Amino acid sequence: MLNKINFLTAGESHGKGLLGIIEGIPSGLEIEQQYIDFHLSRRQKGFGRGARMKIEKDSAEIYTGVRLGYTLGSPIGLIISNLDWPNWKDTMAANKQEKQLNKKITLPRPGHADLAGIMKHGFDDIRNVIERSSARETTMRVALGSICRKLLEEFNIHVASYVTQIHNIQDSEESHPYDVNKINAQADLSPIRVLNKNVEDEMINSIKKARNNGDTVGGRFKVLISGAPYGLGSYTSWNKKLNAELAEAICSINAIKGVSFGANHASDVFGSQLHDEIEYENDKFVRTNNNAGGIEGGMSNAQTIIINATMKPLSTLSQPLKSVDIISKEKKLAHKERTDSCAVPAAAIIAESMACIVITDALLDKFGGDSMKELSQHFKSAKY
Ligand code: EPS
Repeated sequence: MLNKINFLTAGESHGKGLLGIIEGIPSGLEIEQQYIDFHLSRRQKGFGRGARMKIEKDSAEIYTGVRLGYTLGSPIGLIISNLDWPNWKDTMAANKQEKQLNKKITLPRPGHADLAGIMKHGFDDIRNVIERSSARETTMRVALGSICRKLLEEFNIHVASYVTQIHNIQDSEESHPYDVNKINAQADLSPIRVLNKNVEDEMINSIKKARNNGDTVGGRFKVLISGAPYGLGSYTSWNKKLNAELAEAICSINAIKGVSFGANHASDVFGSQLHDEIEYENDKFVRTNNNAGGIEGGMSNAQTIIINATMKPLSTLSQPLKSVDIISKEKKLAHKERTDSCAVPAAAIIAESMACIVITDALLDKFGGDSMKELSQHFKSAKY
């Protein structure tokens, strides 16, 4: 639950485009469309994306809230056009159409929002569900999140990600000794966002194999946040705990099934082996390890925040699973659509962006300020 930032996205996957509004960003933050577009392009990459990503070249037009390169403190509105729209003008028209449309979609895909969505709204055409449940929506989250990322960079807080597993191919050197602000430069070069070149080909081959079989694969990735000061979040209330807020934000991304923090082996070891001992050196508390993943008691503890996320295989399969027609109730195979065979690298960028929004909110909540200047003064005056 965000306290200081409010944001909303709108838009259907094959509609005219996506709209986004973010409120709560202080005035005086330098931001340019080019910066947002750079992060949008990072989300479009990754081996395993389908034909749609060859059509789109995402770019966010800044519509409101920014003047002469600086935020005004007012709501910032963005628009991203769908370049696929001309191919969907009739199917996705807002007004009633005289022309008979293509057939309704009536075969729900197991694992997708299809069945629960039509039951919830009483629709007789799954297209009405697909369009908004599509991960196309996450494009705008990345655009809005990159405004927050820019704010965090002003405070030397950096957010990065890399993939640790695709299907059952795991990077055995999961914890890489990279500086967080150097990880993206490295991971962005990999078609699968891995840091360990030795597993890259094997991961790509597992996606190729799935695609050739009309199947899909999921995986795991990490998001790392460096530079967060002590005390973002709070131990005082359930809904102010930073880990809970990050988990909510990242679990809201399509196909994410699990989020955890710090060491993956926490349940397998004794407390004495897990917890990060405290020392004091050069006027600072230091820790012997970071198994906690930078969060203790729902608060950042000035160590790198480490988030682990699991993504399920996407549910549109070109070799579809069994389903039932929602109108005739006949047994049939599920609906087939153009799809991605793996979107784990893209999900990692979306998770980075959601983390940027949550950390910005927590930073504003702790330090406050209407302008960047004020926020910066408050931040500097904090004693640790
Ligand atoms: C998606 C299906 C595919 C993906 C899409 C998410 O789109 P289409 O149906 O147009 O082929 O490419 O992802 C995006 C459009 C995107 O920008 O990430 C789905 O059903 O969720």
